[in-house]
Amino acid sequence: MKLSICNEILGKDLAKAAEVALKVGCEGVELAHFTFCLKPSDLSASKRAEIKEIFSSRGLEICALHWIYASPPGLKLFSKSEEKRKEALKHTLDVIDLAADLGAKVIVVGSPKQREIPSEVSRRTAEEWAVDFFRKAGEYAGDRGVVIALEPLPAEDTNFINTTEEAVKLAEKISSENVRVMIDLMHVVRSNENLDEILKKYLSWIVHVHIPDVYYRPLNLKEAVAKVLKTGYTNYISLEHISPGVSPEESIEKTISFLRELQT
Ligand SMILES: [Mn+2]
Repeated sequence: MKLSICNEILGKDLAKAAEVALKVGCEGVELAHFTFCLKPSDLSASKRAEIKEIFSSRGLEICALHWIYASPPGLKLFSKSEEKRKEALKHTLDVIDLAADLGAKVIVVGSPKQREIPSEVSRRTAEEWAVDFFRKAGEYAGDRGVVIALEPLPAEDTNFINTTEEAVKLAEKISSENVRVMIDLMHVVRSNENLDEILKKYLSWIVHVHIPDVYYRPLNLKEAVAKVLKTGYTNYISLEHISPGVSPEESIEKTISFLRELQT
């Protein structure tokens, strides 16, 4: 089992995220670039090396990048403006470059608001744009040894890719080795999806997993993670959601040690 924590749950201090991850015994950390730059193209090669070193010097991997469209402000995947769509694609390629430079194997397409299909764009058109967009991004990701993971998010958060089935169907249309799917066990519950069914039907597509902390009551975290591990899944399981009322450090410590009990 490879466990990681998402750095933004601890604020913007990368060294602190690395120290906490090390202390609780994680193998990796997942990074949100908005915590250290406005946009990836601003980062020099030396700054990238410096960031990588913060983690590698402690024996940690940077397993993935997420929140990839959160910064710079104003990114939209499905703008009517071709210029804006090109800007979003260019940004995606920049994120892929950053991931490759940091040694991260996965970039997560979450960002519910930035992937919202606006009312003036039909779903059919948006899907055609998405296939073209992610096919190009997937090809670039392949060249750089990175995989793009489409994350289903609940309908109350976004109107684009709400279920694992939708994510897989889109990925099938994109038809790129480097465009796959991930699941977030909190959103599986929020969307009333059936984890057993997801794992039975779509396991071969799943390259990354997000989890909430152990205080998220609607989910039996240990049982759900055990189901994932039972399939032979060996990629990262990354803690992303911290419940209110408990400090992030305490949530992380409790959750990671709780999950370690699964290891025999
Ligand atoms: Mn997530």
